[in-house]
Amino acid sequence: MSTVEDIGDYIKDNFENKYRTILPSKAYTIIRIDGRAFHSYTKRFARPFDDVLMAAMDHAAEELLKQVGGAICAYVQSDEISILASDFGKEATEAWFGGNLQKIVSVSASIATNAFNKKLLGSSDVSNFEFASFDARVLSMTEDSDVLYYFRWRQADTMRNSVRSVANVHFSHKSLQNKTVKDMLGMLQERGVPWEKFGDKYKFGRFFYKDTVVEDITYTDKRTGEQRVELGVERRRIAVDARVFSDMSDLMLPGKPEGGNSGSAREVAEEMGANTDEMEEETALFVDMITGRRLSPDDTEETEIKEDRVHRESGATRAAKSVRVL
Ligand SMILES: Nc1nc2c(ncn2[C@@H]2O[C@H](COP(=O)(O)OP(=O)(O)OP(=O)(O)O)[C@@H](O)[C@H]2O)c(=O)[nH]1
Ligand SMILES: [Mg+2]
Repeated sequence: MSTVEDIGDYIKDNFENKYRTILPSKAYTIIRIDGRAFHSYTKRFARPFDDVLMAAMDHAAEELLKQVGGAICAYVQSDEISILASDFGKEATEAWFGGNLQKIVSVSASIATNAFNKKLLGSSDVSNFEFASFDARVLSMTEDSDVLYYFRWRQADTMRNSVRSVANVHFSHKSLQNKTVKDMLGMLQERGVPWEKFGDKYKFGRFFYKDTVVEDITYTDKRTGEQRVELGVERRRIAVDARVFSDMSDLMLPGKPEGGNSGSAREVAEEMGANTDEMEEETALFVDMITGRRLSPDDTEETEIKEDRVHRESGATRAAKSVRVL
């Protein structure tokens, strides 16, 4: 090792690149960001749900959706954000940071941390402010069905946690011991605080996605001072709504990547002897309880999202509850 370059090569080869992992290409990447020790961090926030905290989480999700290469959508619940990205389809043709795992987790956690703290700092009493931090992990998948399983899993968790959080506010720890989610729903109903009455974002989580709208823009011509209208201007925006992940179209997947045909989560789970129907039943049970009926892909009755209504139509024709300019 005669030169500094030699030492650099030695360090890189033996240490720095030793844990350099590159994710598979032509695949979906899901990045899940999670608040660090939020059990204690959230002690000063409103229970069961804090709108200021949720707004800061939402801001972090929007920022991730804008900055993560190939990002398609983001799902937010409790202290976690799941970002779905791909290196194929219309959002990207190459992987973010070339699929370098360490870059992806560290940069996405810091994007979320910055955005969350900035938003919270702007909306809370500074003397009472505490910085939050986030971890990040990455999953790589090639099957659309696995992506759907992932989001259904997180949504079932959202609903379970949501019921438990409300129950924890209204009942003692002791009286909730050995109670199932179904028991808690009954207890809340009897207590006069039916969980079903909470807004969708508290029950189902928030779903952010990229959207293109065509609209007419009115502006003032600086030279003449005249009002002008430009017709049919395309604009990219981030839309948000609450929806139940019932089929693929709810996730706006760009289509299966070429060559992606490894065993799906269902096949793997079945091989391991798991009852995969139970997984689907659980989500369906929640949906039944909430909506009073089962969702089906051709249930196109609702075309607009309104407050306190679950998004029910499938396909790309959905309207956004609120929209922000990219
Ligand atoms: N008060 C309040 N707490 C919330 C809200 N949303 C999430 N939380 C809390 O955030 C915590 C998230 O828990 P976890 O992510 O499982 O655990 P953690 O303490 O963050 O631990 P690690 O993620 O392992 O670092 C739970 O204790 C929730 O009660 C909210 O709107 N209000
Ligand atoms: Mg956490």
